[in-house]
Amino acid sequence: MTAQTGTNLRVNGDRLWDMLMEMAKIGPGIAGGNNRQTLTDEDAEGRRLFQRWCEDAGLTMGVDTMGNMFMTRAGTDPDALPVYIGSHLDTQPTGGKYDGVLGVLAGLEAVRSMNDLNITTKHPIVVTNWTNEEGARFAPAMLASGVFAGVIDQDYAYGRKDMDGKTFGDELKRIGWLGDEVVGARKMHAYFEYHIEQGPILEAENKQIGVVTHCQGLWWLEFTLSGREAHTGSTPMNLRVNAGLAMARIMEMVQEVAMSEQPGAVGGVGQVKFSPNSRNVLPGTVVFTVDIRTPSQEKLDRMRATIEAKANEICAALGVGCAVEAVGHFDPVTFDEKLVASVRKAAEDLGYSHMNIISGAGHDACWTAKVAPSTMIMCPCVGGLSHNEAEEISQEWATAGCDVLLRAVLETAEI
Ligand code: HGY
Ligand code: MN
Ligand code: MN
Ligand code: MN
Repeated sequence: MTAQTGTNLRVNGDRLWDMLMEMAKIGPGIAGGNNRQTLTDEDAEGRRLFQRWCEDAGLTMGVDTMGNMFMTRAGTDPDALPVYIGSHLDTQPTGGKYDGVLGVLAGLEAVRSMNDLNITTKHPIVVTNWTNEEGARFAPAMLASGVFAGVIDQDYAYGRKDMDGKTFGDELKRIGWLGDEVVGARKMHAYFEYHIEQGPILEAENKQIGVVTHCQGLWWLEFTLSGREAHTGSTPMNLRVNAGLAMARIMEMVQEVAMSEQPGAVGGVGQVKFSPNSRNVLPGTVVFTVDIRTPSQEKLDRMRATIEAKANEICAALGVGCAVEAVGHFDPVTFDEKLVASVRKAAEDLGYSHMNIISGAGHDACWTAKVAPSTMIMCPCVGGLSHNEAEEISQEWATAGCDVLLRAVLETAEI
C-alpha cells in the first residue's frame, strides 16, 4: 500500500448502511424483507436509484443487451482492463434486504471511499448490477452473467418465460433497460463479489470474513409429469394416473439421494405447479424443479444420473409420463488463487477474523470465473438464514466485508 492508503483505509459503514436501508424501501415485502423481482417496475426503480447514486459519485453508466449495468470510475491508464465489483439488485419474491444488494452497494461504497481518500488507481473500477441473478422469475439463476460469460445463449435467455407467460426479452424492453452494449464485449482484469454467506458457518465459527475459495456446483432439473385429469372423488384408486403422487415420491427420493451423498450434498424442490390446480381434480400435469448441489464434481453428476433414472422408474410404475430438462447448471467453481490471497491479506491487515469457505449458494462470480480471474468475500448472516424476509446482518459485519473489499480491489487495481 502506498502513502495514499495506510491504516485509515476503511469505508464509511454508516453511509453503506444508509444506502442499504434506502434501497430496501423499494419493492418492500410483507414481512420486513423485499420483493423486487427482476424486470419488474420495482426492479426498474431500484436500478434508477443505484444509477443516481453512482452518477453522483462521478461514475459513468453503460448498459448491455441483457440489462447488465456497468458503472465506471476512470483509472489513470485508460488502456488497463477494469477491475469489476458486482452482484445483483433483484430479489426473491420473499427475499431479504441484503442478498445481492450488499455486494452492489458495497462496490459503490468502496468507490465513494476512494473518492473521499483521493485515491487514484491504474485500472478503472466498474461497479456492476447483473440482471436476473435470482432465477426466481426467469430460470435459470445467474442468467445475465451467464450470457455475459458466453455460456448461455442470449436468444434462449430472451425467450425464458415467467409463470404468467411473459418473456425476459419483452419485460427488459418494457421497463426500459435494454441497453446498447454488446453483452460480453467487456473484458475484465479481475472480478470481486461481496455477498452474505446465506448459511450458518461464519456466525457459528464467530468469523467476520469468509475467504471464498470455491463455489459448489448445481443442477436445476425441471420435471414435467403427465397424469390424467380426473375427479378426486369418483375415480377409484386403481384407475388413477396420479402425477401428484409421482411428484411426491420423486421429492422423497431426491431427499434420500442427497442424504446418501453426505457430507456436502444438498437436494430439494422449491417450486411446484399443478395443472389445473383445482382441489377436486387430479392433476393432468405437474411441473417442478429439483435443485441439487455439491462441491464434488463426481457426486454432482452421479446425483443427477441417479435422480433421473429413479424418477423414470417411479413414473413408469404409476403410468405417469416423465420429461426432464436441465434448466440450470454450473460445475463446481475454483476461484482465482491470487485474488483469494488478496482477500485473505486484506482481512489480516485489518485484523478481521476470517476463514476459508465454500459458497453454498450460486453467484454471478461463478460465471465471471469462466472469463476472468474472480473471487468472492462473505460476511455472516444471522442464523444463516437467507431467501427469507427475516434475513439479517449487522452493520459491523457489512462494514468489515466492505473494508476488505476496498483493500483487495485496490491491491488488484494498483494504486
Ligand atoms: O440459487 C442460488 O444459489 C442463488 O441464490 N441465485
Ligand atoms: Mn445472491
Ligand atoms: Mn439469492
Ligand atoms: Mn457439467
